[in-house]
Amino acid sequence: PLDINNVQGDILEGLGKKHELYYFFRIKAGQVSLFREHLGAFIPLVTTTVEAKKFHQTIKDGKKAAAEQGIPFPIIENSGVNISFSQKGLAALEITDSIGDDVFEKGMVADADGLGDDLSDWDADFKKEIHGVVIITANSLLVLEGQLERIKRIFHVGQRNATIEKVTQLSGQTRPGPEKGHEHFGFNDGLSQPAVQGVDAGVISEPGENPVRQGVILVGREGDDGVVIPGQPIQPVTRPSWALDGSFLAFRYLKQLVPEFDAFLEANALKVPRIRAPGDPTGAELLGARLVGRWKSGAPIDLTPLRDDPALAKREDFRFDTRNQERCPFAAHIRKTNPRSDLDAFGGTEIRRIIRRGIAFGPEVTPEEKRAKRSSNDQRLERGLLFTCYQSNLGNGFHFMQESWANTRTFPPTPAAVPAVPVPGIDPIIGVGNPRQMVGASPDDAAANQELNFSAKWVIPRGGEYFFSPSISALEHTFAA
Ligand code: N7H
Repeated sequence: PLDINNVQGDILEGLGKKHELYYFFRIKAGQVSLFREHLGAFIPLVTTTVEAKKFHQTIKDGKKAAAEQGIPFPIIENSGVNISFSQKGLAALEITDSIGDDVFEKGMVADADGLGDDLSDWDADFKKEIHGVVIITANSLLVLEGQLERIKRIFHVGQRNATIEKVTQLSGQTRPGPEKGHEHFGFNDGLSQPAVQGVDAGVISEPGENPVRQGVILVGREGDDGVVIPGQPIQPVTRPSWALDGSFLAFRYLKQLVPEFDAFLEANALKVPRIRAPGDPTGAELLGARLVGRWKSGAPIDLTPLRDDPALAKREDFRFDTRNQERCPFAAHIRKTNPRSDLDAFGGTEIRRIIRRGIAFGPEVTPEEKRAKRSSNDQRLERGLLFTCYQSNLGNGFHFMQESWANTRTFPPTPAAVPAVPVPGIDPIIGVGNPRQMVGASPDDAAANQELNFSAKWVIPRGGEYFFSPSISALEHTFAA
């Protein structure tokens, strides 16, 4: 049976965080055996799933007790640490047996075409060889920096016998005040996650989504059967024994052009006669909700199509009407990336589900940018999402979702029985394609099938890499040994 003491904490639970640092490193040539020794000293710092769960429970209990006593809840200091390796990192460590994931083995630079990335937008550091990433989280920057210094000392960074060197680092932080938990376009993020059988006890209300088998997220567990391509026999995988209970991490450094996105919504504000009452959303707000599939609060438009309702923010118990996009466009970001009932007739969605652990980076939009309706060219004002997701198979999860769903105009399949529903178009948030358009932006029938053209991209991939997050025992016996 699965022992979640053996699984790194970011995968199944998430490291509690206000601040998060991604430290991308390279193992120094000729220092492999000393690196393994240093890694051995680092392993006790790695946060397990059990530790991450305990931390979240402490906060929950503390908040409840504070509320009962009417006292403010103190900031609890805590730091989370995880480590993952790229294919190049495995090679540097002379771990040569194939892990059985083509997408991981070729790396993200080689996959850029498939994802639709323009490599000229990529930061030069992500075109360099990256062997691994250390993820550090904390509630205070001071604690995070202290933890980083401690880790650098373990690997003797900057000293003569250093075993790693930094390639680059990226820092994220939750947005301030009421925007906490929201990404830079303003939408509540990180809401819909698959529950994992035997790990997440939560009751999923009908007609919600079934928990996924452990092997959808963890390598080597039930459900980690191989690459599933529609219409083809499953391509089975063989995993080395040390890969058990690890997970593949897809990291994406995604820049967001916030004033441009807002200006697009204003310029294309929906004219819907039904939303003229006081307190109703503006046409721009309605359009934004229809591009995403949720209102800014998180409330799914499938449950509340014409106005936001924060009381419904966390709801996941909805099923799209497979014949219809009046309540939610087929191409809406959440329908593209988790079509729910749209795939009931095509084998369901289980094998495609991913666990997301992103964090916003960069400062808030400045008044000057707001006025100009343009993002500043000043690098220091760059903002976006450090997107991270976990799955047991990149060809089923992230890679497939981006290439075959978000970027594919004909997805999700619309039933032939529905007259005059043309192909859905591409995902308006993360999709890449030509033409850059979707249909069904307006909830009004007459206009529902009109195409909406997006003049430019609002999410610009600036880099990324595929990593493998090994189990604690694999770290001890295969990576550090
Ligand atoms: Fe997305 N956004 O703010 O518009 N995403 N996403 N995403 N995303 C989701 O349920 C967003 C990205 C998924 O089960 C919500 O958490 C932005 C990539 C999946 O219902 C919002 C960016 C990929 C889901 C956003 C971005 C995905 C999801 C709704 C980039 C994978 C769950 C809140 C800057 C290829 C779907 C929530 C479900 C939800 C936004 C990136 C995938 C608001 C801005 C690259 C699987």
